[in-house]
Amino acid sequence: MSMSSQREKERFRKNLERIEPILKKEDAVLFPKFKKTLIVADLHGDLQTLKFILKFAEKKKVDAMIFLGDYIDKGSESVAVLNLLFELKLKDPKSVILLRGNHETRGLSAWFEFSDDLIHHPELFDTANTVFDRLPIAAVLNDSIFCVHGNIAGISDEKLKDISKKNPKPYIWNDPGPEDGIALSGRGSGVYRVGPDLTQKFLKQNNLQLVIRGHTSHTEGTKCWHGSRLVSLYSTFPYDSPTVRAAAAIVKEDRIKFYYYKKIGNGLEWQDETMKLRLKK
Ligand SMILES: [Mn+2]
Repeated sequence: MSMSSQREKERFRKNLERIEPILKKEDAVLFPKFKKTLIVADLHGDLQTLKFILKFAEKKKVDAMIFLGDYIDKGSESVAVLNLLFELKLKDPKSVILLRGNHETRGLSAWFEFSDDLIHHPELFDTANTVFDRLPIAAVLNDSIFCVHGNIAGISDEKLKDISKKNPKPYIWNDPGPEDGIALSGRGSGVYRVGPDLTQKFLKQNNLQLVIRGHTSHTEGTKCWHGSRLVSLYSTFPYDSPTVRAAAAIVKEDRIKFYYYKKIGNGLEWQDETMKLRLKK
């Protein structure tokens, strides 16, 4: 277990204080319109990958970034990852969107690396969780892409305006599933896999084209579900299999391109292969 330095923690204290009022003002669902947007899924304390992606974002001249949550735990640098993300957002609050993941909750964050790191700073841990409560739940990019950590809720007549910061559970915990309807996910009580029929229905009802979500680690960086109406994205490396590839996406007009990278020695390396999707009008 690696601990953040005293200096890093002091920086964290200041960032939490400054970011709280900004997040508080944000709605549960944001409706940003950007020209060229980077989308990043789970980072889990992986500062190296975050820096690697940010360098790429600069090279690609993106004008906005959406992060899909799960910034903490698993990796050893949760505090440093949050510091970097908060400082990015403080610099440009409108074009950096930080969504909430299921690890950014009091219930889960008490059990893993993030709380270990702050074990001697209970007040800092508490303030962090108050800030996590303020994080928005979803972003609808360019009126067409539903960005979220977990998935849609899979309830009947599901509308964007019903999503609230007070009841984020389905949106930060659910997964997609292969069968129509909903099924228990195995992640715990009240957590579901949502099937293709409900994805189609949700998109149609809310006049959207695609769901992009994180939450599930997998070996390929991306996985397409439900006739490519839902893409599961993972941007760090599962610790039991660091040899797999991870991915981040760039959205430009109606085109989405997924870029892949791998761990090579102590560094990271972009792969030649990409995956392209085009939004239907
Ligand atoms: Mn998650």
